Amino acid sequence: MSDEEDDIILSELSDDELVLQMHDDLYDGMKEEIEESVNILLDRGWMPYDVLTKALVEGMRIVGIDFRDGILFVPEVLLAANAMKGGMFILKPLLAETGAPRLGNMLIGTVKGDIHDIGKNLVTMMMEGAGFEVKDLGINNPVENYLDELDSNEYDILGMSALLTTTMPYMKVVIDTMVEKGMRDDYVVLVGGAPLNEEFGKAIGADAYCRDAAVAVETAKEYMAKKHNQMSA
Ligand code: B1M
Repeated sequence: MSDEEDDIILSELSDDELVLQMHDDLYDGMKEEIEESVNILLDRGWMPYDVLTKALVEGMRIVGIDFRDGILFVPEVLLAANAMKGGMFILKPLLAETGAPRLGNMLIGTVKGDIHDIGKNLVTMMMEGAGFEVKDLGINNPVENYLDELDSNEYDILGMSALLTTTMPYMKVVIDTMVEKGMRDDYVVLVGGAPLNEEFGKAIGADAYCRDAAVAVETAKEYMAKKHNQMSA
């Protein structure tokens, strides 16, 4: 850390300066500073969702660009991810604190071969905040993990995440296996992750592709409303 950085007193920065500083701190993997800044913004009356999207997600987007361009490497990005998780940990209970009635049950996991979990964790947080009960299977899930859990508990929605072009086709393996076992139509299948798009979602037989966590919540709500309408018809 440079002397200049040592001198920065986060609480003395304006909101805009602090958000920019958070992008830098995330980039540098400075977890404690990120946690302190998240708390400062919350104390200043920021909505948890704004802290999440404007400071943390935007910071990680910048990290992603330099990772792609070979400026940052895996160890640095791991530190950035760790700092991001520190911030998300503070926001999680606040995003989940809506007191909303239970809207439905979701199972979510990152697919086999893929260890990216920040986006999935964000979807989980936002879904819980919106009133869904979510079971998170974590990362690197073979098809059996999804099916065993779907068999052993009641779920309305299956969510899958993939961040790599090499792992996204595995979502089709899961959906095809569900079709083979005659259980595909029992669930709404939502997929997401940076390399996916709507066309891909359709091609693999998912119900919907969700661009981000907010879209995942809205889409899940729409499907649950349809389901309740069908049941009461
Ligand atoms: Co990885 N990585 N990474 N990485 N990594 C990407 C994905 C990459 C695009 C970077 C790049 O080159 N620009 C690139 C993939 C290229 C490709 O496939 N075409 C890449 C690569 C190549 C790799 C490795 C192969 C690098 C290597 O080892 N040489 C390796 C693979 C490991 C593996 O999985 N087997 C690897 C490793 C890692 C780290 C471990 C260092 C770390 C992950 C840490 C962690 O997750 N705990 C990491 C990170 C952090 C990234 C980037 C920089 C950031 C991902 C992230 O967290 N974004 C990423 C670059 C990028 O995506 N721009 C990159 C923030 C997050 C909030 O967004 O995950 O998109 P995202 O989630 C969004 C939406 O996509 C959506 O909602 C979320 C919230 O709004 N969403 C869903 C996601 N899942 C959903 C599920 C749903 C609904 C919506 O279900 C219903």
